[in-house]
Amino acid sequence: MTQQNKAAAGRRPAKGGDGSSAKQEQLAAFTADNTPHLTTNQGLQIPDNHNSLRAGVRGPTLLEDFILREKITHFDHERIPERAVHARGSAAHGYFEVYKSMSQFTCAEFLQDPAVKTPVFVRFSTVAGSRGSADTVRDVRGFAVKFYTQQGNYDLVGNNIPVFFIQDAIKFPDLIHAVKPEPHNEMPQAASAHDTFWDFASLMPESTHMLMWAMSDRAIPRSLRMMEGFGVHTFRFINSRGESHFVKFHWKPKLGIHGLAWDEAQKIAGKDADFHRRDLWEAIESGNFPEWELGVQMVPQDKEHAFGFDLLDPTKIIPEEMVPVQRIGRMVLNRNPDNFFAETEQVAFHPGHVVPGIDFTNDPLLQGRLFSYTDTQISRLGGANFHELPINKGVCPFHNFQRDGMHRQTIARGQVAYEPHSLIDGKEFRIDGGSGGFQSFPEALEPPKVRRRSPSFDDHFTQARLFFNSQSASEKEHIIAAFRFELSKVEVPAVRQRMVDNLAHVDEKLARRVAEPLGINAPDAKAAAGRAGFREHRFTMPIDESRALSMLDTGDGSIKTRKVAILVADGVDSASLKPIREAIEQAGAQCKVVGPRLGTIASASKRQLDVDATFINMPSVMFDAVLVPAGAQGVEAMSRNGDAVHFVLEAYKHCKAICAVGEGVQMLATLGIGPDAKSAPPGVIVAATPVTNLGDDSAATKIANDFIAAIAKHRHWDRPNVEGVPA
Ligand code: HDD
Repeated sequence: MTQQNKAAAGRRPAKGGDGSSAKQEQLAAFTADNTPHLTTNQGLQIPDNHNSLRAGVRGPTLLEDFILREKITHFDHERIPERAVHARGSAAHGYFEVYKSMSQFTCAEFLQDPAVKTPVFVRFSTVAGSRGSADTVRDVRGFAVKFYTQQGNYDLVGNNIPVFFIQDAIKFPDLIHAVKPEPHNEMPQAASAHDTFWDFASLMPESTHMLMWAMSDRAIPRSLRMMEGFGVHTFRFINSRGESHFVKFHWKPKLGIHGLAWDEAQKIAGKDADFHRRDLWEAIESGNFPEWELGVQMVPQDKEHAFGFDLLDPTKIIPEEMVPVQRIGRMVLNRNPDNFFAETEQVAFHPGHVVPGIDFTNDPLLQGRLFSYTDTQISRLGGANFHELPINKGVCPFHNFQRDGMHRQTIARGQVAYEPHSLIDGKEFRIDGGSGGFQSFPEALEPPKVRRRSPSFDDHFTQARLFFNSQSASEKEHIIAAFRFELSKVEVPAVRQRMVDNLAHVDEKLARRVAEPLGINAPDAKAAAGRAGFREHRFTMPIDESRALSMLDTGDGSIKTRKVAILVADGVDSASLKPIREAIEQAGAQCKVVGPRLGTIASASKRQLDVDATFINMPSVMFDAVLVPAGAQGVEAMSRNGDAVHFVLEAYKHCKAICAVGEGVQMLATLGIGPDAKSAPPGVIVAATPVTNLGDDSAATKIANDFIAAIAKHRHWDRPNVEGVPA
């Protein structure tokens, strides 16, 4: 590891969470002599930060008050334009390390030495919503990684979905205008369920594959820590001999890929709009550092046309069964930003920030992006010097003759600001066609110049079908339900019809099921086939299903950082909770005692139990699982409390793991969600007799282990009749 890398990787150690050093730093920043005082931006000590300068104690404020004016002026300019897309984001610092040298494929220095930790800054985002919108809306998530390498910054600006809605960047403004709130009334915020989006999507059959992903639970992630990331486009690796491999990038989350229930996602949007942001922040503060492995699919240059579909088409994946994903390194996020604005808001990503050894392809979506991102940063960050902001600054030396501009920070010295030159030390200096540094792959181009799409981009349905076929039964149901919900919000019937006509080309049954409750005709595949943008070209895939496209059974099977609510009320049997709580905490889950009020409640044995949260301020949608205790009096109190009853029913409806002991089992039975004579519903663990001791009591150990296994499954989507649950 080089000295510079070490310094950068350890710029600040992950902090334990009390933030006290940050507080001291903050104080020291404005008190040179350790007496607390404030200064103006010029360093002048401010005598009074509560009163403006007036003509008499009850008189008018004087224009002369430069201290007031400086403060208010600065405040007036606090906001910068939010990102046109991906405005709402959350970010973290961390590092990346490669497992073994990738020199056979790429000369990128950060992919050579397993001993090197390359610092990274990662920003996750939603796409459509404004900066203040809710985290859990149905949307694509941005997954942008900035690697601070010794060869310059490398940005992998991807999403949590491996394909895109459109094939050519010229359609991006149209796509975004269609999905953003409608221009006449600025509604709806952060939602795709409205007419303009589906009007556009239904007229652009190339969006069909991406729509399938966007209607899946991938678009309502349980946590930013539990989603995959993808570079989307096909890029190139170039090795030191100048040889090219096509490459697709993947981020594989250690915790697996998990989604929320749609009803839950909508409720969380109101109950805690910062749900994902908070989850990421708290995980890092508590030392549960999120981790992903970097995977690559590599295709030799001469196999470019071996697939039937076009590698340059961003609406296509390379199924993992056709080209396996090789896991080449891992990324750990271990430090929260110090300042949201300075880091998360001002970070400037750009797919064109590459390093030697990584190059572009002619994907027409990528080519357009290469222009857009610099342009947007200039407007958003107020000029051409955004690279000088601390969060955007490279960790390697940089030097050129670009000068001046708004907010310039570098003080460039000397007479010479041009090249070639000879005035620095009398020697002639010229940079001209050297062999070092970044080299573009010398790809032969095919004339003529045309404004036309390659016919190899024409099949819009085969991979959409592959995606649908690869889903489990419950995932398929969620996709159908999502299409139904979204299209039910579309007021123009013709748009709904057009969309299901398109879907008939993916799967007849899917289209029929989606159409059923929408008050339109049965899907008509032929009607879709005649429309503009629709082409009949079909390629065959050698596989009908790809296991990697399903979210089922992913992750390391642990319950680390899973949130469990322990429900209490006066009179619960606290001894019945203890062994199970101990076991699940030991396994890494985080428990909160949730009761009717804050403070304490008295258990059946008159012990005082601290309550962390109430049924109302932390409702069931904030948790992954629920533990219902024993204790006749306590359970009766909960059964009479509508919020407690709702808590349990809602957790059941959202298919979460529920464990009940003693009288708690009776509560489930009364609510109609308990076990019958033969078995308990999936994910419901019951012990009719309270268990009090883990170590030597095998019954307690079994209950705890069953509960842990049920939480580890994430959700029990196969739970029957959840639609009938009133929550
Ligand atoms: Fe983009 C931001 C990802 C297509 C134009 N994009 C942005 C961000 C991500 C992506 C993750 C947020 C970065 C951050 O956190 O600051 N964008 C993608 C992916 C695409 C894609 C995966 C397709 C494969 N984007 C795309 C196209 C264009 C843009 C085709 C324009 C031609 N994207 C932008 C932008 C943004 C942006 C307007 C807004 C803020 C920013 O760049 O910095 O330039």
